[in-house]
Amino acid sequence: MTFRWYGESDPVRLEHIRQIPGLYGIVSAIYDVPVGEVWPLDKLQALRARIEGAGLKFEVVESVPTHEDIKLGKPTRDRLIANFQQNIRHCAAVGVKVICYNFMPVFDWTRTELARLMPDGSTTLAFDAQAVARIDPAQGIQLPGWDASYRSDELRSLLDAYKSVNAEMLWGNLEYFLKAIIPVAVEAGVKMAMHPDDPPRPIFGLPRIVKNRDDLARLIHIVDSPANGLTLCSGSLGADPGNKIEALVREFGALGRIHFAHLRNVKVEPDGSFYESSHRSGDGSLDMAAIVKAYCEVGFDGYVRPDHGRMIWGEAGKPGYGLYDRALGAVYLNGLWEAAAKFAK
Ligand SMILES: [Mn+2]
Repeated sequence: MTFRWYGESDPVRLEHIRQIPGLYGIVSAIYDVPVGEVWPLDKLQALRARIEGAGLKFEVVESVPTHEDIKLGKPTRDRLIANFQQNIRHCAAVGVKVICYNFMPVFDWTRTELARLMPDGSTTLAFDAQAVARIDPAQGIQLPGWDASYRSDELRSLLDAYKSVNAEMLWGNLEYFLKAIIPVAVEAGVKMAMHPDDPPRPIFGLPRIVKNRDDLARLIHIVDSPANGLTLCSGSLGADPGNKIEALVREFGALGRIHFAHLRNVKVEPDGSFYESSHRSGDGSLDMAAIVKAYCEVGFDGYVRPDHGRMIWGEAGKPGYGLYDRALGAVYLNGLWEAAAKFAK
């Protein structure tokens, strides 16, 4: 069981994370190096020392960001891929075993609300499919959580650049990238774990290619190596009711290609809208007990984290990444795990 931590600027303290029962390690990254550049080894060493000093392990990085030029297949990609390769080596040098990354154009996760008020007084991340459908990218895209990430002219030129990249071209650019990085990961002893698209559908005319079972199968066969694996995110994939998470766990878990399990629940509406519920099966659309049982039965021994949480008990902080509800999630998931393992046939 692991827990994401955003470094010293994170209002959640490592010392408090450590008090969660059954917590093994921290998932983190270097946040003050521009996307596409090399993470200095001394920064990674300092991060590891800080985490180990709090009594926790640092074996999972989330994420090493993939520069847009790599996804766009621009001529500058070779230098950026060389930097990505160097980041894999540097992570390996400080004991990292798994690197989570993604290949989503422009917007990583997308939500329309960061603090939807729930009937119990908690707040949570939500995606309103109707509101997204009403957004005209030509008129500008204002999304909570992304407002400050791009200048408007920057965003416009990026969206323009993607107009000539369809899904098959994005696959081609992914193939080029994987063929360059997976051999480096193999040599370094690191497993790459692609995070699926969130939500798992094209948005604003941008292609998305890691959305469902067939995409995951295609991805892992581009380079047929155990180092070319998955972060199976139940909440991201689960936002499409066509994705049967248990079946994905069984298929890709049996192949040994799931290296990182993101476990969270999501309440999905018929129109494609959703909100992030508590982890409990009864509160969302996913059967978390069945999913954990599937992991148990395929002998999964990789890293897990309670992906996001609501904001509860008056906690202020980064939406989705408070201490309290994620801690409840970790404990709930560990309970499901203990029961699944103990009563396995
Ligand atoms: Mn996730």
